[in-house]
Amino acid sequence: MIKFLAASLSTLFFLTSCSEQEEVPSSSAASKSAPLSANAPSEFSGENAYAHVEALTSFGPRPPESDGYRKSLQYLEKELGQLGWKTQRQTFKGDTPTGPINFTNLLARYSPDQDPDWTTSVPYLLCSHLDTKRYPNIVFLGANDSGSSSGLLVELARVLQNHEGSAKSVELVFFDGEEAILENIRGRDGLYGSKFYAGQLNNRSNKPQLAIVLDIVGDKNIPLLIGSDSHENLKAHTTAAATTLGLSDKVVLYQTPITDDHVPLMARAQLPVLHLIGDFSQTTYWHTAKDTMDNLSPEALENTGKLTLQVLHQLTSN
Ligand code: 1BN
Ligand code: ZN
Repeated sequence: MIKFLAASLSTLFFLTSCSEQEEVPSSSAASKSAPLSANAPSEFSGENAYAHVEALTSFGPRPPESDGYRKSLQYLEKELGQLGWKTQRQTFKGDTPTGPINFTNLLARYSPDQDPDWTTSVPYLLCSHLDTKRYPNIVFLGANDSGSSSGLLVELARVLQNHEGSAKSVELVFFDGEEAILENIRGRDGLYGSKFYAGQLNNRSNKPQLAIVLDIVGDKNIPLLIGSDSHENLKAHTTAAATTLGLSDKVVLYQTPITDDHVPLMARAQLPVLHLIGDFSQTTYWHTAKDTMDNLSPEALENTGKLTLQVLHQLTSN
């Protein structure tokens, strides 16, 4: 009992004391979010998420402007629409090292009876990228990078619509153009969709409280990394959530920052972020033609889905 109290107090201290970063606003701040029930994580189906990833990969490679990307957008719009989520395409032309490209982000809000007010924000952003890296000489399907996180968001949408109050405090975002046109994300090349989206957030009348960015989250063997530039409170929430779900051995606090779509959300929109990314360095298939469904498991997708919902539960219930 004493041990438990000490552990709880130290977690509480860790979650509330944060000297170098501003605190993540709780749900009692500015915009009140309904608490997400403690049952929600158990409702997430890895099999459902896996089926969505299979569907996305069946459309072929998804680089910006491709047929596969267009079909993937249509698939997400249909699936999310059937679950009561309204979608909006955010299109823009971006300058890339090979010339201008038309990019399309997809945004979704739970709003079954009316059109959402896209000029205001809701508290929580759940984000994935949808594009796959363009390779002229291989068929790159990106089952894990970025099918896994995109399929997972659709299953999260299904779970959340059973918790209406919570669903209304979430915006789903599927970014285009995360991948660089040249080899690596560097300078102005890469993160096209998240840079544009973050800039547009500044035109809204209010900002979200925080963003959770998921990437490469479906591999059956590799651990999930908590990106080192994630907000300290969100890191603590995530390690606590992993402990609650018995997933501590599968979730690792990483020490090095990894450049991904959370970076523009932090830099351009000053949002606290949680970056969850599979340890791609432990795979032999990352950014190769072997990024296919056979590396993924429903269980791994379920673990990440549950973890995300448990973090949302914690954030909304204190
Ligand atoms: C994620 C998916 N990323 C690229 N495709 C970002 C990344 C940046 C991953 C550096 C590894 C290293
Ligand atoms: Zn990639």
